[in-house]
Amino acid sequence: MNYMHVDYSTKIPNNVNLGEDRQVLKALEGWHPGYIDWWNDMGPDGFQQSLVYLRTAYSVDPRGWAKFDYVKMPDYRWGILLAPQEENRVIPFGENHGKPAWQEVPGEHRAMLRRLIVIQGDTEPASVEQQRYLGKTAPSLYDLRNLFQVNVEEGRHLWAMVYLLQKYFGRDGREEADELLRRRSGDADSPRMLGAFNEATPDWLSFFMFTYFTDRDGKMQLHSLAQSGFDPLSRTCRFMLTEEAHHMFVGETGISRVVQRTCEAMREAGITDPTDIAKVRALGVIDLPTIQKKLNLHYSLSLDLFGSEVSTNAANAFNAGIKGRYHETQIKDDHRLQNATYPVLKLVNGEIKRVDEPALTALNMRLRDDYTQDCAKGMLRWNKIISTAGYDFKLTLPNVAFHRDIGEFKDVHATPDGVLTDDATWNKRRGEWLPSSGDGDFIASLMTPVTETGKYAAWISPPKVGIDNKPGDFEYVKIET
Ligand code: BYC
Repeated sequence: MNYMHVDYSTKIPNNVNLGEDRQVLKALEGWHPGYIDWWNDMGPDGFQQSLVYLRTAYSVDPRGWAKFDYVKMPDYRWGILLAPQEENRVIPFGENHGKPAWQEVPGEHRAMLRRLIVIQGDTEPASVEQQRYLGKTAPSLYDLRNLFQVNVEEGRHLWAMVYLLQKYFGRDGREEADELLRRRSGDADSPRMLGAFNEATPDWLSFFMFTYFTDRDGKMQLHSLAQSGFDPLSRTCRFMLTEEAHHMFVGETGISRVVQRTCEAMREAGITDPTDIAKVRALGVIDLPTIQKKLNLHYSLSLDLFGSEVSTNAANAFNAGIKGRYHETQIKDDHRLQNATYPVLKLVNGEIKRVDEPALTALNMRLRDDYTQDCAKGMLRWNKIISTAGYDFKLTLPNVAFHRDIGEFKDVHATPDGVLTDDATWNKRRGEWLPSSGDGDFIASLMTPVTETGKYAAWISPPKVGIDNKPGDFEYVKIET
């Protein structure tokens, strides 16, 4: 089997020899119509007949795996793509460290593995649902195309998890696959599984924040699952990470372009104080303090996705060899962590303190720390734009105790600087730290669609380079009339 190349001759493109795996092929073909119904009901609103300049994976070779072409979204070839199998791969951590990686589900870890795959799978359609209406207000055809690229690939990531469920988990896997199409983001009766995936993504600044911060949680979780001793999961996640990189690029450059445009407009108007919100807003751009509030919101929501700082679930998954650490194989230690400790931020007598905890139960905290470090890179880039424009203003990540719903700080209030506050202060000052309805209304007022080729809404700068090196006036989406 040549794993590099994807078989497009079957209804479901794949590099896993589906043609000879009749039972799984049948299960996937049975699931396909429900998926298309879901896409039509919950995928991008409108534009389904538009030609979109999308990339489709035709190989899993990291040096060249994507092909760009105009595609109508419902005709996108969602497929099953796994990174090539590594010969003699061993379980890289936990109690089974060094034993051959599993090609089948180990019976004793079946429930845990299924749970992790279902949680991962649940986030993918959720994000598409959250972004459903954004196409109507896209600031350019370039951005519209990026939104749809992200959406179809999240759809493919759902397929990736459904393949694992259907191939390796029998009847209950098939039931879980159906449930993934039944739950809905934000639905009161049948919500998505994790908090951040039930929040609204009401505007494009939120979209960029989401793809920067929440997709980055995706990156960290996928990296941890890519270490899994269950080899099919590892291979699936390794390929998903290739696609995921573009989603975070959309977020990082999106925020850069918003910051850039705001700074340019302030300079042109001779504004010296970037916190003079009324003056800046009058220019039709998003003021930096409001960008900071959106950042506070999306970062804190995304921190919740790491679960509790101290978690026996995380310890069990590591011990079992199911979910590893970020860059596990590059870490120089015993990969078992039986006697190791890790410093965890905790509330001790009303103060936030670092306390050593057994490293095994602190794995969520460790992954979250890795995530925070990764997030900080964006701040450097955005702050460079602000300082180059001559403004004394810094975007910062809020303290991890700020605005939390999960874990150690869920029952307290803290300012973005990490000062614990009482309820009254929090209620009074909340609007200084998190977007208020007035901020939302202002941003919404800017969200008018721009569909002319090569043109951009006035609140965002054009990108530095086009997708697939296309020129500035390239028609990324041919909108049906
Ligand atoms: N919301 O021991 P605990 C992505 C539950 S994003 C609701 O603290 P654990 C993407 C937890 O389920 C990546 N419930 O935490 C991005 C448990 O409930 P049960 C998605 C939560 O289990 C953008 C209880 O609290 N992938 O790919 O160590 C666009 C105690 O759990 C939450 C994954 O997350 C929450 N935030 O860690 C598209 C990977 N947090 O079972 C896609 C798989 C915790 O006692 N997931 N709970 O009823 C995991 O590794 C872990 O399950 C979690 C939680 C990190 C989610």
